[in-house]
Amino acid sequence: MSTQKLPNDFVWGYATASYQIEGSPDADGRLPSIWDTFSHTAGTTKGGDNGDVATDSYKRWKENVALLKQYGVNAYRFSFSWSRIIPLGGRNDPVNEAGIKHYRALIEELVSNGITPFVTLYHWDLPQGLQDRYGGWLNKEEIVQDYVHYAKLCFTRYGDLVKNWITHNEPWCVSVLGHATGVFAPGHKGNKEHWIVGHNLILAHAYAVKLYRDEFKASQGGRIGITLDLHWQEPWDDSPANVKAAQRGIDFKLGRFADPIYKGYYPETIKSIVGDRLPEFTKEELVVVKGSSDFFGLNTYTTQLVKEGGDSEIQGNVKYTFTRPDGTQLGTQAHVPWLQTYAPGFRSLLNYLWKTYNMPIYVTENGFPVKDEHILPLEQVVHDTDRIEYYDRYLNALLQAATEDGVPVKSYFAWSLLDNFEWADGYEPRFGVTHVDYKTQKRTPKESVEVVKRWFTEHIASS
Ligand code: PNW
Repeated sequence: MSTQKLPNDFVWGYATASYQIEGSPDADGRLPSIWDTFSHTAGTTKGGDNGDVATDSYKRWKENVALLKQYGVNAYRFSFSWSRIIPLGGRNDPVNEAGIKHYRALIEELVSNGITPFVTLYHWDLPQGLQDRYGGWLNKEEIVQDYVHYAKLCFTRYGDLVKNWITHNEPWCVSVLGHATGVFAPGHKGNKEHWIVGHNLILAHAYAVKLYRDEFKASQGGRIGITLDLHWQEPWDDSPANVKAAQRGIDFKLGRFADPIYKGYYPETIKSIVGDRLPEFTKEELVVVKGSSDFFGLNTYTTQLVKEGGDSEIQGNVKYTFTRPDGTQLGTQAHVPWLQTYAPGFRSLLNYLWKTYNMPIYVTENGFPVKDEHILPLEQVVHDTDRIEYYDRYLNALLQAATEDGVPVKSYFAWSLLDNFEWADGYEPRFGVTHVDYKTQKRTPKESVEVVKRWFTEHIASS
């Protein structure tokens, strides 16, 4: 075990997202987002669950900050609900001062408790008004302008206190789950729209960053970037076909965003398969897109083993499994089918990103939903052995990447502060280090809270 430590300015804490925790959909002038509409449509979420109440955090935000304080963090990542701030969403629509005030109070409470706010501007809850008006992320001319206008308002109103901005959370999910498989809002299906949406998300991100750099950065002194998601993809065996397939899988999930943003072009593997369904950037756009992130924001949960084949173009025609050639499983199974604990993959991923993109890395999400936590009695839930194992292994992998491999990892946000609304899976999977009783809204810390706190106390150098 490495005895080296993370630098004393290492950022750590917990992450959440507006629609997953806030509830109070109609409070103080908020109008619906596409997730309100989607989750209220029959057949879209497990058990018909929706975010109407969630963890009631629009009202209980002070209690959340008190928990963060108790948990010893130095940072908290959360997102704004766009339709609280501009209820209809657009650049000519009214601004809602009550919504602005809510986040101002939260930010001030965090700062006065010594907790650095990391704000995500867009964590999937597009104002329904923009979806209805012009098709949301499908309409390049409109959405880029409206998003930049919204971002500007946020920089103006909060930038004196917020120094860490994330433009988008996981654009892959918005593109593919929202517009290709249709399991997330707005629920569209097909093989074309998601390339357009992904392209427009990149442009909206890039123009918001340009605005921040041109008009705010000098006076406010913050940083701004995007958070992308990837399960590390390891070839199933060392056959050349599977090794090639793993890279193609990475390109289709991560490279489709990271390569334009950090290098200035789409991966060749994508161009050759997708052809003219892949939009092109104009010369002027490319100047804005290339280099448009101050850091590499990373959400990652697991590793997948990759085999050549299959006919899923969205995945780059590769197949995924957790079963090794010798028949064993990669790691401990989580409640959701897509997640097994495999920390060496996390270390490999951090190294890959550093080598490929040469940017400081902010881990903005990482976490584990324990199997059957939703039906276990509370005294068993708080004893969250599998989550403890997960954090212990992933944090040590991060430490090894940072100290032994020299990867500049700057932050670690565990997902999540609270059990919450897990999108199409409803309230069944529980990712929180805090148990939430959804009948009473009572919060109970699980044992992982202390394990994570102790780990950071022991592994961050003192100043
Ligand atoms: C992320 N998948 O989403 C999101 O940023 C969070 O809002 C979410 O709660 C968290 O991870 C846990 O799921 C994902 O299907 C959604 O592979 C789906 C997948 C991965 C991440």
